[in-house]
Amino acid sequence: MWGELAPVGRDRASGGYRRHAWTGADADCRAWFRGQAEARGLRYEVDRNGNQWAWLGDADAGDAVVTGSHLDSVPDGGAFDGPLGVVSSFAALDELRRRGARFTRPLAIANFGDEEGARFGLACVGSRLAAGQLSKAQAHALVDADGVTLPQAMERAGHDPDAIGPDPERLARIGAFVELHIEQGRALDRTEHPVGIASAIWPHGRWRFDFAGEANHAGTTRLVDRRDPMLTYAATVLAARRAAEDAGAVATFGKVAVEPNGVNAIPSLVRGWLDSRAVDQDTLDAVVTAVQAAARERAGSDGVGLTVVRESFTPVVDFPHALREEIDRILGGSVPVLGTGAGHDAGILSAAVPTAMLFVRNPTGVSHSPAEHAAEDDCAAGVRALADVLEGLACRSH
Ligand code: HGY
Ligand code: MN
Ligand code: MN
Repeated sequence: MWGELAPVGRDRASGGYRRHAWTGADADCRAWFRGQAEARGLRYEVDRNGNQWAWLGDADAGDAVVTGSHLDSVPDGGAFDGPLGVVSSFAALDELRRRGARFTRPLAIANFGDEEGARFGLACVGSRLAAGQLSKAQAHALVDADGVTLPQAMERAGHDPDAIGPDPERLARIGAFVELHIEQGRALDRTEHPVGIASAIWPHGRWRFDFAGEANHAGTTRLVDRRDPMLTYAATVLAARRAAEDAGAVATFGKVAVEPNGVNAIPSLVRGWLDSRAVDQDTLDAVVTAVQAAARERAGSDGVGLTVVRESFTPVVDFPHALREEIDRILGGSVPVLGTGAGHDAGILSAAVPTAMLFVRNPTGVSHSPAEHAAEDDCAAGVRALADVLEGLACRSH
């Protein structure tokens, strides 16, 4: 399975992935998912929001145990973030069939669409729509860097954009959702455990800062006559780092767009996207407030206009203790429990469904990079752990 997915959407030069929502690479990933489902005799379906499901047993019976993750990537992302959870789900099912497991609850493997929000800027679109955390109107308003709207992209990919919306009936049929994911950090690397359990996801969000200046000639405009938005942007990036350091949080300007983006022209507009995350809401609020204050102050002295738009936000997620403890028991107890700053569909769905996450050790902690890697033995341990959890949850004798 891993080898089949490896070339899909892979950039030859960087080795990173560009599996962005509703693109050809995404379609190839979706075709792969369907093939794996049908090869196992699972009932394949795509829901109203474009999420893919592979069912074993009667979905309508309810109280299903669902596993899976996402197949889309960030720009130039690694091979494991998302796909490891989906491949491990199919491999865990194969393992359970080898064990002769008898399912007493329906089981499903899911691929949630557009988890990374790489193309339209909003994380977890597929799961947010299903959970009613993103309205059809809000989703239809999403536009990519080329001006293609989400509905247009969905339509071109063969999915009806008018069908999207909350899917409470589907979520009501889920008794537990367990997502396996490569660890995006190095906590497990310091233990002898290849697998950990998630405790919480930090609150996190994305804010777009628009710095509006005055285009002019780089060579002939006196410094005192400039309204240069690049200066304001640069000062804001440094202020974000200071605010994060002061608060023990994280803040990143990883994406910037400059207009007209000419070497010899003072920009008319600089757009910078802030990604900030913190252990709790108050800390996150303090960081973002400090960054905005610094931006506003510097914009004033630079004669630059400033608007800030929050484009994506996910409140803190505390995974339910009952399910977490049941999983810990199934895995023999003393499994490391980790908090994370990374968002996931399991975090979005936890508002509507009991959810849990398993993390597979990442020896370098690197993610959202072509260098992302997990050792094969650890991935195999992840499959065995997921199989144990699914067996414990979906095959227990009532
Ligand atoms: O950005 C995140 O936390 C996740 O990878 N979507
Ligand atoms: Mn990711
Ligand atoms: Mn992910």
